[in-house]
Amino acid sequence: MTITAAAVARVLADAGIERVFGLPGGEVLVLMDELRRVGVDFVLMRHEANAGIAAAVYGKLRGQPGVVLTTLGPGAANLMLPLCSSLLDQEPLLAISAQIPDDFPASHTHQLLPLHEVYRPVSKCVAKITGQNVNDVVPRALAECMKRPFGPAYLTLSAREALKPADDAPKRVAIASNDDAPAGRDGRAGQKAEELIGLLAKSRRPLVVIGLGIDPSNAARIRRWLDGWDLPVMVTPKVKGIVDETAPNFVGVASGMAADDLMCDALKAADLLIGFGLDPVEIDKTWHAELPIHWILEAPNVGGTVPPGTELVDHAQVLDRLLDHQPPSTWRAPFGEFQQKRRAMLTDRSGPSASDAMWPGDIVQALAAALPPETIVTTDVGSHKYLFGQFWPSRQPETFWMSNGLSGMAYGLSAALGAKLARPDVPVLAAVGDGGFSMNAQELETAERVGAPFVTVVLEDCSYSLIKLSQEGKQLEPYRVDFGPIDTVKMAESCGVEGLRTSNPDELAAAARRAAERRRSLVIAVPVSYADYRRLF
Ligand SMILES: Cc1ncc(C[n+]2csc(CCOP(=O)(O)OP(=O)(O)O)c2C)c(N)n1
Repeated sequence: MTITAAAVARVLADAGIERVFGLPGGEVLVLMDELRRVGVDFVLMRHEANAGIAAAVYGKLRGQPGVVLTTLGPGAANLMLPLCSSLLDQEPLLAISAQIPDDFPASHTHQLLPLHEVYRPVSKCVAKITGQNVNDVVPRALAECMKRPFGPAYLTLSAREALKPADDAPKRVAIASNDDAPAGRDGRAGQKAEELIGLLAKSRRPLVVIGLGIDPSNAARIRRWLDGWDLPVMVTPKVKGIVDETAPNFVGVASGMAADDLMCDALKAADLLIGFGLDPVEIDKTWHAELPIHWILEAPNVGGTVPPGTELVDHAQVLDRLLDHQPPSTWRAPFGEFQQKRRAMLTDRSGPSASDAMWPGDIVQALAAALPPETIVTTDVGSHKYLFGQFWPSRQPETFWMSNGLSGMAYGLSAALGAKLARPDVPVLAAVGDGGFSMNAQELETAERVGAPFVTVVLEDCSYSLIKLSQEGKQLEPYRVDFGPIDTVKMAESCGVEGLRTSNPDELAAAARRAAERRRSLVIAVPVSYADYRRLF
């Protein structure tokens, strides 16, 4: 006889899941033990939200759903952030939590929450695992996560049900993303390519904007097309690295990062905007609805939306068709002035800065020079995200991770942990604010314990600086956006991680390089002045 918990574990193991992230309660111990028996490691974390974020990034980098396991009640309630993040940031996540058994007395309300009702609006699939349905429900939930747009599924398993016999023998499941070409897509790719060639032939200032809906496997193709035709390109933050941002045709990062006014002006100056996998979920303004965009989508955007009149096409096929042709025109750096202004913003340090603070531009430049191009960078949410989002020179696909659909703080450090477990051979850098760092710094201990060393740079200004700048912008009185210092170095050391503080770019670069080479965790505190961000936004 196979118990239901064992059947869940077997389905996950057969689907290639090697790690489940989480924080247990008594009600999930049997499932945890069954996972252990089938060789699925449990990554024990210190908050369920962090576990969910780490799992989702780990999963996306491995091309499968991340899996997070929590207890019922409070543990399950802590899943709201990662489920919402998975939904809006297209990071596949299967969350499983315990629940009060159905046959408990009706008067038993301790830790009882309407979990399915709460999570249904933010999940692609919600179900209760039972002995009868386990071999259907779990594979289906895994598959749902990987249907584009990627997202979350939520399952519950009560401790009683976990011990009941499972009906069928577990089946093998293959998790694949659902880009099986719908009928007619082949022909549409040819038409779409012809249409684009016609539009580009007439355009004097075309701009390709690549978004979250592109599959990283198309990076080489899209680079060949853009570079070969010398087409100007922008990306949204979550696909940074799909093109080489040090290439001459790279115009900048669209959607709410530093230099956004400049980027919006560039978008308006284009006479042809090609939205290649562009997903408005990343855009905090409304230009995606106001400017005429020629959409090239192969899957619906977040929320299942497709712009009116847009037919889905296969990106690889469209690109292959385009690559069969010569460019229909030539464009001589039509966004040159924007590119130059963008570069100047990073290096222009005129104006006041606190004496012990490092110019934010120097932080990015020092780290980019010190770390190899394959380095995975994660950011938290705040002014530092805008800085790194715009100016970190991403060079390779899937090397930049931020929460930009949900834009939820406490993402950066957990994402770094998940990324390092998924890609143990590449250096990982987490760039976080001191506000965000204090939300989940304790996971540094987790990272040490599970063998996932990464470098964390904490930009210290004792404020929620992005919100402080917003308060200033609204001409409000300064009010409750500053906080007192917490010693970042001591915090790191108390988690068993080396820490240092520096205001010197060379020292920052040398320390980050050394830690990456030695595969050691390191936390570097860098004082910044919130006022310096004014010149970048
Ligand atoms: C969970 C969550 N709470 C609140 C916010 C609103 N918010 C956005 S940025 C920010 C400030 C972040 O401060 P810090 O981590 O110090 O970064 P900084 O802006 O100083 O770079 C806040 C509070 C959010 N995005 N997510």
